Amino acid sequence: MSDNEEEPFMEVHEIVTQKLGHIPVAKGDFKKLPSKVQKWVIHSVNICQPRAIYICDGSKPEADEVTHKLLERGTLTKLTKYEECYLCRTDPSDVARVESKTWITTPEKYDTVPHVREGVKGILGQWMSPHDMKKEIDERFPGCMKGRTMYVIPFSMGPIGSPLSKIGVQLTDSNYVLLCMRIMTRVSPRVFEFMGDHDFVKCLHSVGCPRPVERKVINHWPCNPDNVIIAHFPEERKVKSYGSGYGGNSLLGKKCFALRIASVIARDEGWMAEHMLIMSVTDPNGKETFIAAAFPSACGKTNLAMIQPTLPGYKVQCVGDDIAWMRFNSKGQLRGINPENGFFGVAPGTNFKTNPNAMRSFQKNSIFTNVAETADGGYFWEGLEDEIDKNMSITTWLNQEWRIGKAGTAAHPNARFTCPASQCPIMHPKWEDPEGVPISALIFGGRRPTGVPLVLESFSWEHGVMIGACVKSESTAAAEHKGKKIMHDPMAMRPFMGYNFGKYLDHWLSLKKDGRQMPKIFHVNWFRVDEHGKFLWPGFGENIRVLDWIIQRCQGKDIAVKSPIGYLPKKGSIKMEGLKDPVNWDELFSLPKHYWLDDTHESTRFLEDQVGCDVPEVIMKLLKEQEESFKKM
Ligand code: GTP
Ligand code: SPV
Ligand code: MN
Repeated sequence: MSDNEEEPFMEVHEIVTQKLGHIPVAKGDFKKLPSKVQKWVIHSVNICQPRAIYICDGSKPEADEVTHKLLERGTLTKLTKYEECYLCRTDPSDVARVESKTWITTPEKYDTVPHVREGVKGILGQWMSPHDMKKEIDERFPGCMKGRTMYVIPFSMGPIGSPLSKIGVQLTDSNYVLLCMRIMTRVSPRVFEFMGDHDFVKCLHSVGCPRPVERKVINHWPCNPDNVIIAHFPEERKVKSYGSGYGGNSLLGKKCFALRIASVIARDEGWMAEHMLIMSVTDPNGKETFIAAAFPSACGKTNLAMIQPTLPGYKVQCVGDDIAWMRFNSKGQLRGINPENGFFGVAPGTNFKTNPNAMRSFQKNSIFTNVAETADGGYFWEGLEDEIDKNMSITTWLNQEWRIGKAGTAAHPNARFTCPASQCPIMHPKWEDPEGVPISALIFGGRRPTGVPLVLESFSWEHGVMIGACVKSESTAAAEHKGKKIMHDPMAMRPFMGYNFGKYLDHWLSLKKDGRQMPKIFHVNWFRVDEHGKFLWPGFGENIRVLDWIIQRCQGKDIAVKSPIGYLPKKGSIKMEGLKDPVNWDELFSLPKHYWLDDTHESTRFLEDQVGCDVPEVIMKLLKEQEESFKKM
């Protein structure tokens, strides 16, 4: 089927029973939508001018029908080696989040971005005025769905009906997006039963390729890379995304709603929406501890959330791998939920050694985007070399013939698997508990090749917030940044902040109240290297050794020593027995004085430049104290 041909819905259904103005409803009962949803759909239809609307119910038959269409068109290829698994190759110019085209619009600029020093380009969020944004939107959305179907997707972030959950409706002209939303969120008209007087988050998405298409469609993946815009209107609880079908750009429940919009709701309602995994660790005594951890994109959340511990007697269970919504309950306990329903995980590097639980999660009902394909109908990416026949012929994500050992790579570095969380063999029995799970520790981390020790504990809640504010990491393929430069990524939220970062730090500080059990805050670094560039720490399943130290600290064990940057493990207090290669403790935990003096200066400067008068005083005071203690060393 050519990309200019209209989809054959009407032949399939022949149930043009309802009319929306002159727009047929291909599926679903428009009248059953709550009236505020109807109103918004009509408004959006008038602007986007789709040829039909399709009201989704999230059911299996619906997914089967859409999958069938995408197979016919050639957007999806069946991976016959598994059960109901599909490969999607995107247009090679639509492969990651586009941070440079992601905006937040509020009437008042400083609600969105901090007071940046004159002449400095702010990196903590991009603001556009309502007036300028209107122009951008008006240039793109009118007529943008011509010749395409508009899918109406009702979804819940969090278990349907939980007091911690929120409802959204996404309108999109991409059926690939519909299939992924169905895995990543809870798509069901049942959400409307719980909507009542509450607001819903309005998510409008278009690939920006009305028919007849002007731009040549590559790989049957319509998109409009030159005109991408991802616009957020936090006050109106609204997202408008145009031009990209990929990941966080198009699955609007994820970064747009569950982080950028939700962080604003969380500020207003006194809770937290964070780029964090949630996991539990049960020690050999049977004591269970829940941990939430924030690492920047492609820095190890999925891997940590599902680790297979190498220490005997420990059990890990997964609650979520990317986003945590957390709030203190009336007893002063921090409770967290995973608002998502699936994993959209980095494929390269994932194998049965590094992450067997992820591997077991995507053997069925999964979508693989921009991975390579083996001749026997399987997936392939960098990291799977030891798990397939070395002579297997492979077709790369760019559709080229390839073999292991040949130059270049088979999968895109940001290739991803999309699979239902329920398929992960170590999901926690309470992962959908409407009350959430009790969080005892928060961890920050990043890719830090030099200077930063394997683990440290903050002195206090405030000091932990300071550590979070100074998170840095090597850039990865999750967004458009090129090369491996070390970038600031405070709280692992730089690309996902919904409001002024200084106010966000204030919000974190304000959460500490009498009667609340504040979680302990830690920082970890799996990525420190020696002078030859080799990782000093084996990582993955061995990270349980660090988690063990962390939970012992949560239990009050005296196994830490004070350093200028926080409490470090007493020498020997991390279990090292059974490690394949010996670990150089002194190198893993050294704090080179000059490195840290420079780093502390640089972080101070960063906050002064980027957050200016919005930085809470206590954060600057703690940085000053850190500098002084290094000077005394
Ligand atoms: P997003 O989904 O983008 O938010 O990423 P994430 O934080 O979930 O990252 P993920 O767990 O998918 O890890 C990304 C990459 O980091 C993979 O290529 C992993 O192989 C690598 N990685 C994860 N954990 C470790 C570790 O402990 N040590 C080392 N050396 N690499 C790791
Ligand atoms: C990330 O980049 O942190 C992701 C992938 O989790 S995306 O959904 O594309 O944002
Ligand atoms: Mn993420």
